[in-house]
Amino acid sequence: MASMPHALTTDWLDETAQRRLLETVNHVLREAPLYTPRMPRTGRPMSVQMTNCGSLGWYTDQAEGYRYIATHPITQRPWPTMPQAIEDLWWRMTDYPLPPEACLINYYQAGSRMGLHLDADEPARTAPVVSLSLGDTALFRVGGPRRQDPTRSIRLHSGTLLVLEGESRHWHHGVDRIYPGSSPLLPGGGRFNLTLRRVSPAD
Ligand code: MD3
Ligand code: FE
Repeated sequence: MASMPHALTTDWLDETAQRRLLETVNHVLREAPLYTPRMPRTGRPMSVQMTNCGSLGWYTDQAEGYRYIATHPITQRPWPTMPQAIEDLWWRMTDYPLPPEACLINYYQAGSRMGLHLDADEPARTAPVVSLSLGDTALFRVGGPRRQDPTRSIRLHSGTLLVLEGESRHWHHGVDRIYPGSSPLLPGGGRFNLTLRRVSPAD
């Protein structure tokens, strides 16, 4: 897909492709089970469960806060290699010359949410971020560079691919809610979001 500077752009995967990616996610989960991350300082559990694949994974705990680490916090093994089918989403959606290093897998159940935040833990500040939604629809909110900027809401349906590049990479965003039962894709319901990121800068 051609690069659109400063823009948030979307594409969509058909049901066959969604099912294939879901199988890939389930394979990763068998090697790297979901865990409940905890907020810095307060230790409050997040309502979203997480795991990662790729050479680096995003993680947070009470003691050390937000960061990228190379091993699963429970198994202590390296994160599973990023499956080619996941890396291919990056090459499909971006013109960035370097491969993604981290794929964060978020799992939302009924009642899970993610507050408005910035993604600012990546030294590769100008690399795009690619997101894939699988399963129940999410009410996603995106604002601007300042927390007080006006926001707009977007429903992210199963199969939605979102790329954030240029200015949109530094906009506040969050997930207000998911709509339980809105997709038949996940047998147990809920929503996966895959977020592909470059962490290390090019130079
Ligand atoms: C907009 N995840 O993990 S993905 C996150 O649906 C996160 O699980 C949400 O925000 C989710 O950090 C949203 C889409 C996304 C990712 C990065 C962005 C939107 C973004 C960075 C800047 C602006
Ligand atoms: Fe984010």
